[in-house]
Amino acid sequence: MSTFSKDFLWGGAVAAHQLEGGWQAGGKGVSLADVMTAGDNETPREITDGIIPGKNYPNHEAIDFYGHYKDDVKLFAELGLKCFRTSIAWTRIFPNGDEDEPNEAGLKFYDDLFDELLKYNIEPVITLSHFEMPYHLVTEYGGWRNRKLIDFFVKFAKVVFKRYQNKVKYWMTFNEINNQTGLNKWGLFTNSGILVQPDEDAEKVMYQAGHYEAVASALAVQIGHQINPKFQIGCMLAMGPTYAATTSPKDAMKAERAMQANYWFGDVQCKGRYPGWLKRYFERKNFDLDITLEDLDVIKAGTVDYIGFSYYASHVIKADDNEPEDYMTPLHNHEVKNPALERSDWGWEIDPVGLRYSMNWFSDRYDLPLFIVENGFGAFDKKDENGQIHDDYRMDYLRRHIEQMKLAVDVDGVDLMGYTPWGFIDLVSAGTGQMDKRYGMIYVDKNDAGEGTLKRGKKDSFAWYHQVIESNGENL
Ligand code: BGP
Repeated sequence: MSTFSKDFLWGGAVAAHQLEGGWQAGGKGVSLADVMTAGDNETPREITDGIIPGKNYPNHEAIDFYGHYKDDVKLFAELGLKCFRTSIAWTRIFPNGDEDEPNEAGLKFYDDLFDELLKYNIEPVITLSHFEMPYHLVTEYGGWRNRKLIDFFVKFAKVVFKRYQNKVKYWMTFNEINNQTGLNKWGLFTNSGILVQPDEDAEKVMYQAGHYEAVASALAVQIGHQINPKFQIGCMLAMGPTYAATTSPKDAMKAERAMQANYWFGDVQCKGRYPGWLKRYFERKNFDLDITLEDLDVIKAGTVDYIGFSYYASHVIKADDNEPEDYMTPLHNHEVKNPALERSDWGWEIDPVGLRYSMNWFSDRYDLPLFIVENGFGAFDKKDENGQIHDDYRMDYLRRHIEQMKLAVDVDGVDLMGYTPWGFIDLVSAGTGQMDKRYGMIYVDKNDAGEGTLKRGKKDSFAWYHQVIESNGENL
């Protein structure tokens, strides 16, 4: 008997701004993602004021899924996908974000895309906001610093929930909403459209923006359920468990605090309340945040139906004796390398057991069904003399993670809805803004310099994943 139920959602995951291109097609507005530069391990991504030719490549062009979606979906069907996770580009629906009426051509694009998927019995799984928003909301309103963003987001959510109520059942509100908790510049502007100013306290700004996003998410959950009670609406958290570096209790406490600091969004979205330690922290820091009693009621009434999460790697942390007791640890401070694990070319720790650990952690803490909506191995792929890519390393990574997923379900009794490996078709990397960090089972001919035919091809992992889905995870 198979570990997974017969309706287990085997799929693949992408995000609008990392694959669609067509940045000005069908009345689309400029999104925050369109004006981001590329970067690498040394050079972080930046935003430019508007599109500067040659600088913002390749985000706004990506792999032109906008122009290729029919052929691509056909290929997804051949791969055997039961579901396809993508996001709706907010700027196709409300080009500036603050208009009264939505853009019909944008709505039509997703109607056509969802129809195409459903034609092949591929269930769409939709994220409302995946690291982007209308750029106008950043320049005119300061991004999620501003309470007005709640209304703009809710209006957008309502329009798409209504329009696609009979085509889409599975939704998520904000992608990796917690990846701004590390207070890194990248996390803050991709999630919240915020560039912290020199006179601002980044931590305070993050908590305020995060609160508005949590309220917007909870309102969207309530509205979605009113529109169609069958909707399943989840949160989406970036999961990277933090382990203690040694057996020292101080390291254990430090690791626990890092987890708390990274998953308060989970507490708010799944339990409908702020955790006690964070309320005390707000008081002690005199943040004086704009959090009303009405907001807290909204959060309580808008808890999610399931936990969507990404999992790539784990982390290790060490206590620092010079730190004050109430120091809040952004995850990456005092991080140490795990000597037990190998790393990818980008330094991401490969830790399949960490996935089982994470599934247990979420399940025990929130008692909700889980959906692994991102997992995968970013690598430089090389073609052989026949132009084929033998990506054994990718299959190996995915296989080892699926094995742990099975243990979590079989042995630990975790309720798992589905699994959608990230970037199963090559796309633009969110971290680098470039093409050559590839996750795909489907190759796309385009390189970091923007050259290429955009032709799609099958890597070895294509046939392998097909067989995994066909055997419902038995044949790995
Ligand atoms: C997650 C994002 C994705 C994605 C992925 C891989 O954080 O939700 O958008 O890109 O990570 O990251 P990267 O593209 O930097 O390798």
